[in-house]
Amino acid sequence: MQFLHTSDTHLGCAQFDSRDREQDVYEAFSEVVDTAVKDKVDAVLHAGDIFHVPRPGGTPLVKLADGIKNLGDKGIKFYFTLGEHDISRVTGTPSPYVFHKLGLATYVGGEKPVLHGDTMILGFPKARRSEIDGLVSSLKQADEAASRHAGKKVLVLHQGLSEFNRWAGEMTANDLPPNFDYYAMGHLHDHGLKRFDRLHGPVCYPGSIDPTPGEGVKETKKGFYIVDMSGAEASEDWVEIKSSRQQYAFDVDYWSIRERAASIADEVRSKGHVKKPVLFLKVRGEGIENSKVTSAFSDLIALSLHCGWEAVEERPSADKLFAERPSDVRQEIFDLAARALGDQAVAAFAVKELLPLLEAGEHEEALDLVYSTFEASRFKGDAP
Ligand SMILES: [Mn+2]
Repeated sequence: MQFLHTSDTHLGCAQFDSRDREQDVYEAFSEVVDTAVKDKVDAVLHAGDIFHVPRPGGTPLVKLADGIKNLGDKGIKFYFTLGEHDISRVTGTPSPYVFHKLGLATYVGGEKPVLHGDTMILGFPKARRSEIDGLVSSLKQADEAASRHAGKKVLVLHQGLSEFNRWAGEMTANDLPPNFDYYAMGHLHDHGLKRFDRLHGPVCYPGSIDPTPGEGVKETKKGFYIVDMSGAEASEDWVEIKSSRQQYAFDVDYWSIRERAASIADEVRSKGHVKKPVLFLKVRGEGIENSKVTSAFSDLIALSLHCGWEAVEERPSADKLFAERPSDVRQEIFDLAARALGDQAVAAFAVKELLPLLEAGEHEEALDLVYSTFEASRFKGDAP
């Protein structure tokens, strides 16, 4: 069996609220589908965050339908699980489930293994931090089912592993059941592959197919995996998406802003991009004036789809401030928070649990955490 593994397609996402950026996401998704068709894979596995919001509009729904139909016309199955972006905090049926109901796609997050030929596909929807213990025990049962199955086994999960990203990690590779030939992961937006001695197959994150707002502007490559299960071991190939609009971040010294802007413009032009790139410039210096920056960047603004910039004021006393910085910043933040809130437990929640998520741009996770903490303590102390 050969399959294409994708995740975090975030259909409907529009970086900078730009229609062009929304379109980029659809083009990336079309490229994923077209590659599956061209390579004649047997199935596409989607590891969650299909849509950007739990209640997607008509366009993202139609784009998913187009993709699933194009695959279906060639006899290529579409298997999926759900990410936190697909699951509403308000209870209800997740939108992608409609395609399962119509028999056009197969949801593999139902804890019951799905068979594709002799390959067993087992998946779980995104578990929130408060649900991780339950997921880990379900994964143990999944491993028993896997060990009884003679054919190939694929696990589909939408969770962050600490070994890949210590801020966004919700569990570790030690929590994964060992008896699978391939671990089709979703959730982390940077792509990555790791092998662990105790796990039978590779753990693979294809990453998002196009930069989402939480990723910031940086130079990055997006893609997906083509996986061949016909040999003794899974062999995987990460394939870069070619239609991606490039994004660049540059540092600029304010005192030489015009020269620097001209050299950046030359550099960007020399790449000959079909799609105007996205730029982000960090301007460092003293007494930075908006009008001077805007005028220095006029060429860059013209040759890019979006040109964002941020001023970083460097005062003469910066060295001194730096020297006086407390040695343990996080402890200092915690002490200040505890003093301001008058509560050590609330301060610990804010600094040790919430802040790392916000620093990692995990806004949905942060909201989940706040909401689940609120729900858990809603009636505490108020009970009659
Ligand atoms: Mn995602």
